Amino acid sequence: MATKKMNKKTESVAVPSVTCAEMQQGIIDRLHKGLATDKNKANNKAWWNATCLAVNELVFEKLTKTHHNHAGKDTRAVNYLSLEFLMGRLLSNNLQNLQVFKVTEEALKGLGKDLYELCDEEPDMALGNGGLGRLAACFIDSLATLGYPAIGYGIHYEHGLFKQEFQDGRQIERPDTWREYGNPWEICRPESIQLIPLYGYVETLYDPTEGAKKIWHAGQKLKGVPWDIPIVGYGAKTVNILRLWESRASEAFDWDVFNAGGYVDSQAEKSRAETVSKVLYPNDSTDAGKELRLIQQYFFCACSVKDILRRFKRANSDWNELPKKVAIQLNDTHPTMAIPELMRILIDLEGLDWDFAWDICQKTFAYTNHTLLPEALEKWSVGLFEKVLPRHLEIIYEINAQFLKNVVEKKWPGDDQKKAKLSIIEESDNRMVRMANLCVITAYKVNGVAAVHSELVKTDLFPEFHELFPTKLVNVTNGVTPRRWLKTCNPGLATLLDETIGDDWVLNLDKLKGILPKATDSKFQQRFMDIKKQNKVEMAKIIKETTGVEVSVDAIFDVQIKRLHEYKRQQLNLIHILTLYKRLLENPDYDMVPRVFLFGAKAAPGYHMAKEIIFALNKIADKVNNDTRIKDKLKVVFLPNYRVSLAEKMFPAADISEQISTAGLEASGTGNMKFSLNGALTVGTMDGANIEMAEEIGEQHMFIFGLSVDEVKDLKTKGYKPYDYYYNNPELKSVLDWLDSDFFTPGHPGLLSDIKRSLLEWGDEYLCLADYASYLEAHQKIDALYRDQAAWAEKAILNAGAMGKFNSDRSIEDYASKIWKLKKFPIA
Ligand code: AZC
Repeated sequence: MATKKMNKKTESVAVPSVTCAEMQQGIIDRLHKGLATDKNKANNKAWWNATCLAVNELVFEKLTKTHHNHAGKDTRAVNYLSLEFLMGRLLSNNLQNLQVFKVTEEALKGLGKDLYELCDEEPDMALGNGGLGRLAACFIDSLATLGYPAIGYGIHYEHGLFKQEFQDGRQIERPDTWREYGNPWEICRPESIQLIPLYGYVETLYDPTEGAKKIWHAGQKLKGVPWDIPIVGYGAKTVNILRLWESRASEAFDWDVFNAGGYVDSQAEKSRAETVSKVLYPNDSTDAGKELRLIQQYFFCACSVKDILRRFKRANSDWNELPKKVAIQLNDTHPTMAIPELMRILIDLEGLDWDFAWDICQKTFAYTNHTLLPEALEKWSVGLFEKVLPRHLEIIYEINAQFLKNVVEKKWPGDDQKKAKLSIIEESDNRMVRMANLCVITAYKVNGVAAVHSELVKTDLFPEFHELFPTKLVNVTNGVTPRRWLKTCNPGLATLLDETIGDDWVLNLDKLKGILPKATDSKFQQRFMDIKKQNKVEMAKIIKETTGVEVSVDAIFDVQIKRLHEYKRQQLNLIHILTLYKRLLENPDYDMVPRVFLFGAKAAPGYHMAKEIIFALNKIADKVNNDTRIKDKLKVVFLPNYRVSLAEKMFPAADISEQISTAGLEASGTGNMKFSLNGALTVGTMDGANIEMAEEIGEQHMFIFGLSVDEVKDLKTKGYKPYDYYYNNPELKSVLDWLDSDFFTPGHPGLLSDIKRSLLEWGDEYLCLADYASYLEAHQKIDALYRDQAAWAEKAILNAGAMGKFNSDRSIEDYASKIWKLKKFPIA
């Protein structure tokens, strides 16, 4: 397809624009020549595929240019290692970033096709669990948009995050087969395959001059096959790649065994090897604790490190240059194995001495912590390590010994307690390798993801490390890409912004401030609210189609979408719903603005309480939605299979954003930002990025409630007694007792009792009962404000207009200046 150089409208951005006729021709060509079909035979899937392939022609040209640009200048690049990239769909996003959305829409219309319908054909790339994976996806969008040389490294999972269905209200997990019909966005790169050793033993050879030399005799080898997904920056000046590794057996099957008649055995190794990239572990925050998971992590780190060194060696022969050309960001502890792997390669294979190799590592790695939850801090048993990665265990022991001797002993001579606390090895009956300690000891910078979280990392999580390395721990507040989370997902609001403040807010989100003076302008308010209404109409259709429930768009759409976890407190939302329901049953004229409570959340398959909360919400929904006595004042909908593409429809339709974690436990949150950006008001605790949002928006324009981080700590120290709240608040008591009855599960009393038990007998770890009264008050204020639509609109506009800071471009600029020292290299 021919491309033109410049877009007339925004001359600062070189846009590969195409005419409508060229785009039509491109799509028809791909139908014919790429898919061997034609426009009369093709179904929507084929049309979608052909459109992607036509778009790829624009993308590949820029990809090649970017590659030459970076390789030619031997630029410093950041390598973002993440076990998760929650990408969602790419067609609409790529069209927006290439700035050819409108022309493609027009082209398809001319061919009798609707672009939005075709976009809906695309399966989500669900290669992540939640916040951490979606953040990685936003970051690579920003890196490309800003013109930074960067590669994302991850795993090419055969199955992404499980598909969630409900059976009688209970979550059922089904495999996600996102590549069933192929993936038009990915390019296989067999020329960059890596071989990865595993198991076996270590031999020590003594050389009189060079000393001991270690040779790892691997027991098995895996083949890592790279798949590249082009990442198009907005304006298409830079197209970076996301490189995902697929595991295969090092030989397709064993010929000798095959020839000897062992057909089945020869296939066994193949399928064992393929298991490594078969599934994404569906655990959010908790450790899977399996041999396969360790192998998965090592496989992906080893492939990535080897690939990084291969690229480095193309233009460099001096190892001193490595930290100058290469920054490796570890997205949580999942990619920690990259550290001992780089040490191993430098020492065992490249012949560097220990000190030189260690110096390089300490200048190359940086680590991001995403959670304080103790259960999420990864540990592996020494025994498992010894079996799977014997040489790496030796290296870790040596790093640890030197650290304890040279750093800890010097600072705190003779203090064995300090040593025990900071050691990479946890001494217990089952000795464990603590991955976070290895990361903090090695990395030149460690960051938390919101101001309060980063402080807690210093004071509560790693206080001794902070004392040892006072400049190492820093903050980079998270952000989200406004391309996907506003421009693409909310075209109505995007158009209003274009008309009001100009269309470059997409690249400079601080420009949103330009709408603040309009917050009291009744015409602007009207347009803003009309757009929200329209988005709610679209959402109501989806709700009807997926669940059969009818909801009124005049009701407040009150939305909680995120992974299901007790610390995120969907159960607090649940008891609020029960409170309202009870009030309505007791008084059918109870005066409240109708509410639609919307939920979307997947629970880790082994997380009992999380699954109970889903079940309870579904059972409550059944009852509430069919209860004619309450005159449609209350609806509860739990949408199945929450995912990025569904989120894109829910954020723009929300009036209320529920960000109600126990203070101190949500590292940052990023959904909170997406809601506000799309004009929802937040009901939230002073936790994570909510705190910084309140600074930007003004606390008076949010519904802040609950205990603060310090009050939570105080209460826990004093001894928290949930029964006190239960006995002192009759309404709370009656709502919790309701859960023991069979009201929501006719004929089966007690099915929802675990929720009550967790809040009373089991200690209410997340302090729901302590925050209940204040949560109810916040919701009263919401109800009151919504009655005054102008006042509501004003606040919604003030929220959206204050979101400039929470933009992943700003986060990436912070990383680039504080941590990576990275320079931009956009295509000239
Ligand atoms: C999440 C945090 O829970 C969330 O608060 C944060 O916004 C997000 O990372 C991005 O930083 N963490 C995870 O998804 N997973 C783990 C293991 O922390």
